Amino acid sequence: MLRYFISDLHLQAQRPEITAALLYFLEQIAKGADELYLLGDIFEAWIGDDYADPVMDQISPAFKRLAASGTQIFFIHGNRDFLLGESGAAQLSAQLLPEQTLIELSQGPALLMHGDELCLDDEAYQEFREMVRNPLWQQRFIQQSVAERLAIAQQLRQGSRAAGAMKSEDIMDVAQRAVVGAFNQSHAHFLIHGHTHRPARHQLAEGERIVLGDWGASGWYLRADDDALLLKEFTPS
Ligand code: LP5
Ligand code: MN
Repeated sequence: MLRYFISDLHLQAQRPEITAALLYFLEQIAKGADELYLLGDIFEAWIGDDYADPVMDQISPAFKRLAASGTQIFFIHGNRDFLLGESGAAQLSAQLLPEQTLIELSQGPALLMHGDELCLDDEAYQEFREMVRNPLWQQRFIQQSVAERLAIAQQLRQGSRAAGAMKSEDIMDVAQRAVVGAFNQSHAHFLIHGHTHRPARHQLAEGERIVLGDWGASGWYLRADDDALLLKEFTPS
């Protein structure tokens, strides 16, 4: 069984090099895999499936080809693309998975998530998260025009950047108690997530926490086959 895991691409029209890195990854690296997991923040800001995001049109055919060649594709929401619904997922030929999903690797059970839920010390963010993950709030947001939604998303980004500049590095990282809690509740041997943009493999008493990296002109993936797990940065050639 060959699986790949990626997250935090933050695809956007203004950063064509990220789209290029994704197309390279899908065609040259992930091709032939049994499963591909998209662990959130694939898009910089997803404002609803009814908005035709130009980046989606560029990547959709490559996902379709990958799926047609036999790779199963899965999507877990991030804090930037939690509004991606069934039709958005269909454009990625992907199946939506619950926020926290347990899968069985050859090396043992692995808990998958985006990772923002682990940042418990970032209380302002957790409050914000509760607000925007509320279905009622989302319904009201979706009812606004595309222009209004794009403007709000931009305001939220500015607000988030300003808030981030005031926060310590520690606060924006995962809280150890959340990590330990996730291992204990799931009985997983691996925790695989993104969000923090701090790619690393952490060996803990509870298990191994593998953090995916964010993309730019180069990208990051975790590759899992029956023999080993490999966290790797690549640059399209
Ligand atoms: O995203 P990232 O990694 O930079 O920062 C996150 C947290 N911030 C967010 C907010 C997003 O960046 C905003 C973009 C959303 C696009 C989605 C579009 C659809 C929205 C639809 C809503 C239904 O997730 C950041 C964390 C950081 O990770 C590390 O974990 O710290 O959290 C914050 O910055 C939250 C702030 O602390 C509090 C909220 C500030 C919001 C200000 C709003 C002002 C304007 C309101 C206009 C309506
Ligand atoms: Mn994120």
